[in-house]
Amino acid sequence: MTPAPLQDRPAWRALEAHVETIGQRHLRQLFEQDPERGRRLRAQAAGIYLDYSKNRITDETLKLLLQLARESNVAERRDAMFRGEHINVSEDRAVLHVALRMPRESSLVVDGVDVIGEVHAVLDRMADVATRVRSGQWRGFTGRSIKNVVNIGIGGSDLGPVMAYEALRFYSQRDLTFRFVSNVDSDDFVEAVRDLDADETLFIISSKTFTTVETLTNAHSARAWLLERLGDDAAVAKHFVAVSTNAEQVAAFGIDTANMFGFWDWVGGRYSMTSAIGLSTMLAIGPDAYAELLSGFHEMDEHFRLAPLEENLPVLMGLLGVWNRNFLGCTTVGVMPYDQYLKRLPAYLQQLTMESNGKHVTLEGVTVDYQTGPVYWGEPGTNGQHSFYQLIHQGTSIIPVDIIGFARSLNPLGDHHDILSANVFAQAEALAFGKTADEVRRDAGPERVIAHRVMEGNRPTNVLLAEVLTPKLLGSLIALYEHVVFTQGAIWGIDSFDQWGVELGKALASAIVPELTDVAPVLGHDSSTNALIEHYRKLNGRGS
Ligand code: G6Q
Repeated sequence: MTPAPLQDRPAWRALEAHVETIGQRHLRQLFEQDPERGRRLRAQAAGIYLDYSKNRITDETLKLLLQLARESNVAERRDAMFRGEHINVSEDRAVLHVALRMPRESSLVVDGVDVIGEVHAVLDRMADVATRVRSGQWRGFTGRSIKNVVNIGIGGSDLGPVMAYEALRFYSQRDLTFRFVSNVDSDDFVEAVRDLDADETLFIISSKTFTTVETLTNAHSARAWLLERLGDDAAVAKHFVAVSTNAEQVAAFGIDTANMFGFWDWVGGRYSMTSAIGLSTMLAIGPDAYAELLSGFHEMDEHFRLAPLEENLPVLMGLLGVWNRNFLGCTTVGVMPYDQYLKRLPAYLQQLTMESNGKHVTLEGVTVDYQTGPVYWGEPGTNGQHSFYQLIHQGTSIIPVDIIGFARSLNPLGDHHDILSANVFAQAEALAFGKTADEVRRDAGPERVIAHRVMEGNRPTNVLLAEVLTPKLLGSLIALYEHVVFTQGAIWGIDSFDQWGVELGKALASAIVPELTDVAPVLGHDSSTNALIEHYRKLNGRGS
């Protein structure tokens, strides 16, 4: 049954009334009243401990949010996803990235086909290539083994691979060099290959559609770069592989489809890091560690599918996000991994969250009358603390923060890790409890700066704590955020799996390209765009 419009749901209405009474209560009070709060408002799954006690909620808030999830059919929609229904309505597609990490012996029928066999057939072919490259068996055109892997892709065909490579660098084969080229800006490609030997370099052209201008432009430059150095078209087969759903375009580019790894239209770009788009990841960490990564995803998928809503990490985090966004009016969310290997996680999550839930109409195409996805951003801790945390602590906006920490370092060195981890706990504590004027006064310092030094606190955080960053843990962490996005999209009643805003950009730029090179086409844009194009042409000596 279709749920009532969001703002008419009883739980939504109750939350609107509830926020009037609870919304302004300070976390200091909430912790004072309930000494066990920090031990109660927590949940664990797949090796991830979530402390959500430092959110501005009470048990009543939680009860109402869970009721909202029920009234919004979150579980029904989740089950429909796992059954392979076409829940991506605007593109009329199933949404089944969860199938990519199901064990070999499982079964999932999508549009009449059991896809698990196909998924594992591709994984096996990937493993074969990965093993041959990693062992030096895969020879380039001149007989040398591969030392460099360059992934060319953009958006979902780049952010997952680059994030995973950086995150799992500790586990990577160190005599292989990995580079990632995404921007059509030639600086990106030129800098990525400038110190590489062509005869030791393997390019992975990653593009679901194989029509993306940025990727194809870079791929053509890569081919020209290779041929300039190796001088024979036959070299392409030894130095290029493709990851795509579009065999025809891959063949037209000149890549042997025997070296193509496919995936399916039910894998969205930003949900594709466990499809063949993960080939660079598998090359870096090897098939066994890659299987662990997949098992981590699967463990969280199963938790999301099976755990009761009140213990379900993605559901809880998703609901808290809705509370912060729709009832406390927060417009952005900070994600701060206290782990240098996760430095690209915020960029990855930006796409996952904002491309999925930055939507203004419901599944039925009706303009929403409530806020949807917030802005996500972040940096690794503790670097952020020495720059923008100021605004989080004392600015006029409330910015909820996800703080991600680990109990153990992969590179133990003196007391580095305890110092790092102390910051995890200290920041969450300071954001929640702040510092009152009396507390400031107790420290030495002139009275006139007391007000400047007061910290209001009452800033919400989620603290995610795990033992150590492993491939498996990374999988669980990413799946957690995927399903947080899902939960929120289900409540907002939007299509989290299309991206029409991205498609628009692709089309608009293509129309302007010829106008930049042609000296005198009639420019039919607005006066600002026309003037900018004219000035660009003038600066390039192409006339006005
Ligand atoms: C992701 C988006 C988008 C996409 C890129 C690259 O969900 O659809 O970021 O991944 O535009 O597309 P191709 O893989 O088709 O080149």
